[in-house]
Amino acid sequence: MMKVRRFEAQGLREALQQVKTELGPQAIILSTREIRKSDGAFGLFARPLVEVTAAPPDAFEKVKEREEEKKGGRSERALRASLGILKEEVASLREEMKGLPLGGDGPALRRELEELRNLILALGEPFPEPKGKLPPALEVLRRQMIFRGLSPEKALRLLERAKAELPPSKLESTFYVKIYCARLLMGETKVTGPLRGGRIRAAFTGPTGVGKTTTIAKLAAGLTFREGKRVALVTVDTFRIAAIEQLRIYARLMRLPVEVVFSPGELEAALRKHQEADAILIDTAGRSQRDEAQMAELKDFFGNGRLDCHLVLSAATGPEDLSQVVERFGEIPLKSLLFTKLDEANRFGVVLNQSLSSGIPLSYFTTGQRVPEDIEVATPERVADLVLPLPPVEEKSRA
Ligand SMILES: Nc1nc2c(ncn2[C@@H]2O[C@H](COP(=O)(O)OP(=O)(O)OP(=O)(O)O)[C@@H](O)[C@H]2O)c(=O)[nH]1
Ligand SMILES: [Mg+2]
Repeated sequence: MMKVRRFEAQGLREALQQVKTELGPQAIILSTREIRKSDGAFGLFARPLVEVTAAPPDAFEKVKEREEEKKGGRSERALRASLGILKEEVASLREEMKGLPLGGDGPALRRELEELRNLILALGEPFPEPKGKLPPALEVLRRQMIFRGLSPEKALRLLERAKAELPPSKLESTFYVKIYCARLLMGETKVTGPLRGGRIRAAFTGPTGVGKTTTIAKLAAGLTFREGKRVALVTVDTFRIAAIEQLRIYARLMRLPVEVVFSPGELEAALRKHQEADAILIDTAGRSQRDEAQMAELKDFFGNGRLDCHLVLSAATGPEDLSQVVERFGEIPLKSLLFTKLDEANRFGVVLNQSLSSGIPLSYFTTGQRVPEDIEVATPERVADLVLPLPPVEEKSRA
């Protein structure tokens, strides 16, 4: 059975070094993720650890052999066979996970188990039929990607590219094609990178309750305490006093100035007042894309494109609603899409779908309620990892 091992280290390079030492240079990296051991509420910046899950180089040989055995049968049967193999693999992986100690990183492991369970369910679910027939290994991946929320069109296009670009022998290995597709996904993912520069002027808009204010608090804390920048907060939260209070509390905790503005003119004045600030983060009241008056007000404030507007979205929102929101809020110039609540979502493909279909890059992901810890810069690797497990990471040339 497959031997899966977990490695933890301060950084990716160290973790990969451990993998190399223990499993050899050809080890197969199944996933990488950041984990945090401390759970201090305002215990600033517990240093994240990197967790790498890896298998020895021959882990997939058996699978491949069995895939080869089945080859030549009817394609339907071959497909069922490779699904069966994958199920077995998942089951054995689950067994492996059971044996692992559930310490401080219990939630991460639980999520992994949940993920495996979902995958097993996905294998039995009816899926939209592909247009052309795909080889079994690719069909397995197609289902995985659609299950993870990637649009069926996108999944199919990706696999057709893989099919066209890879030699036939490689197409027999689900694992190989998965790596290839993950790389294609990384290549297509557009990201902004972190907020930076001497003069950050960023506004955050989006539907109600997605996490705008919380995210601003996380970003403000990072800029202030980690980067030593002078930060001012502004809220154009014009219709709910409670929401103003929330930002005020964070501002007080971090000793940051906060302005409340009610009109575009007052916003201009606030920006002038804090023109010396390295970063001004502007909070807005959550609004409904269906409310014309609220959308009009948004355009009054941000339609001129002089500020960087980031659209904050919850990854736990359904794809139809998300498309509608991106379309309506896209009437103002948008610098990025920022996805919150990744911890509550499991169809992460929507994150990429929205970015691809709108052409708007991704900036940050938030992964929980803790301020300031639960936020990360969106990277192509992370996006690929959300849709498909991350492929082996090459040793990058040292920066
Ligand atoms: N699980 C989870 N909860 C989050 C995350 N980000 C924010 N929240 C929670 O979502 C709720 C709403 O967060 P807010 O920051 O008030 O959302 P908002 O977009 O400012 O809301 P409005 O101003 O009312 O539109 C709070 O309970 C947050 O703690 C996240 O990444 N994961
Ligand atoms: Mg708010």
